[in-house]
Amino acid sequence: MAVDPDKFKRFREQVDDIVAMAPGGKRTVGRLMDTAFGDALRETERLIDDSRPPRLYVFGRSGAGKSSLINALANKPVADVGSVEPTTVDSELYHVSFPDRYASWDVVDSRGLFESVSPDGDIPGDTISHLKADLEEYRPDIAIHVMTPDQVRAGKDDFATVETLRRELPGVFPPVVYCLNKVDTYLAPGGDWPPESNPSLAGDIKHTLEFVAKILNEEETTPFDESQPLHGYEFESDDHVGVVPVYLKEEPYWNVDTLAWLVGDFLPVDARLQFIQAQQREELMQELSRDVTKRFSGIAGGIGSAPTPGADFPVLTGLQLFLVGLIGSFSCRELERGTVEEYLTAMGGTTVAGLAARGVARSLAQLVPGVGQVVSGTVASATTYAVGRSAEEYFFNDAVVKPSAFVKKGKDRLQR
Ligand SMILES: Nc1nc2c(ncn2[C@@H]2O[C@H](COP(=O)(O)OP(=O)(O)OP(=O)(O)O)[C@@H](O)[C@H]2O)c(=O)[nH]1
Ligand SMILES: [Mg+2]
Repeated sequence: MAVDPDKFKRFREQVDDIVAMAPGGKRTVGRLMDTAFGDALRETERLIDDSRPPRLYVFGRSGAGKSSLINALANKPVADVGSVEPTTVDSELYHVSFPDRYASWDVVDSRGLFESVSPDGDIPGDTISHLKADLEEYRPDIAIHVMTPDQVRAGKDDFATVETLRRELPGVFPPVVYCLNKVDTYLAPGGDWPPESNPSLAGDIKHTLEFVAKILNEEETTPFDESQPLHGYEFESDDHVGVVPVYLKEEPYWNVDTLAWLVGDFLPVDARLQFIQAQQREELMQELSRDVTKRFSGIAGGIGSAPTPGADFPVLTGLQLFLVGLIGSFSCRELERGTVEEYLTAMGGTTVAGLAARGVARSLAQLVPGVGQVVSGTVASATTYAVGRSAEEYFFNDAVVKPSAFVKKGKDRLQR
């Protein structure tokens, strides 16, 4: 999320100015702020102020593709591919920063971990103590176990090793996502790529995914996409997050976005934003925008029918402008007034820059029919939804679709 804390503070003050136009005195406004706007702000603050880098822990056998995975997830070269000599169990911490996005990640590459395990499955004491020290130091949110098809086929050893480590290190061992890399090695010579257009390849991949689920004793498996079980499964348990097949050798990668989605979805809220923002994966940010629009729409539903006529209107407007700014920032604009003005200008066809709070509020109101001096909860909710969707269209799809086009949809949502 492109958030400069200072600009965010100023933006908040500007929104507060709009809300402060509400008649009815401090108490009414205060109460409205608390019930409605307060919720939205708390929600946003949780997203922004409490945001921290996600902590990922990547392990797997040498050559499985750990470094390739880190690079593919980050969308830029971070780790050296194919050149690391895993002679010790030392791990390497990468601070991956995305300065233009105000985001960073901490990724630990635990190369060499499995190399120390003897063929009969014995894990040396110093491997366990190394890993324990690692986990205590980095406190990863999630671990990603990178495997290749032949490693899976070779049997249960590595899965058993991980389970042993989990037992040995209670309380610090994170949930694990299984990443099945190098699925292209199933490909017969001259076979079609990608797997979606090759039923035999797709069958091999699905078979392996099911095998992994079985070894892990995961009976409850849900495909991410019902129509495309090939893209991986999510598990029910707390120890295993899911299994996702990928191709990471070079671009275009295959199915990395599913893995990114699973990790992003699993991460705690305070770590999620920096994870998905940094990926420059527009569709994930757009999903987040849609989510926030729905939540703001729900919050707005509580605004209607304030005791003082007209008091809820500025609060609602403030909320909606705030939502526009937020969605703009998800698309990597700055979270500041200029972003809201850019949107309003595009919608209205006239320049809004430099207007006072009242003017900004008025130009938004003109875009949202049905919001007059008296606001009902239904209207508040439906129009907030409409403004959010319109902002989403503008910031993500470069399309000018006025909020009025989404009001009906907003109302229909309420009926459901
Ligand atoms: N065919 C194929 N090769 C891949 C794929 N992903 C990575 N590779 C290749 O596998 C080799 C090892 O990849 P790395 O990412 O360095 O593996 P690693 O797990 O980091 O290895 P170590 O650091 O040595 O433990 C490289 O030559 C990669 O180009 C894939 O999906 N398919
Ligand atoms: Mg490596």
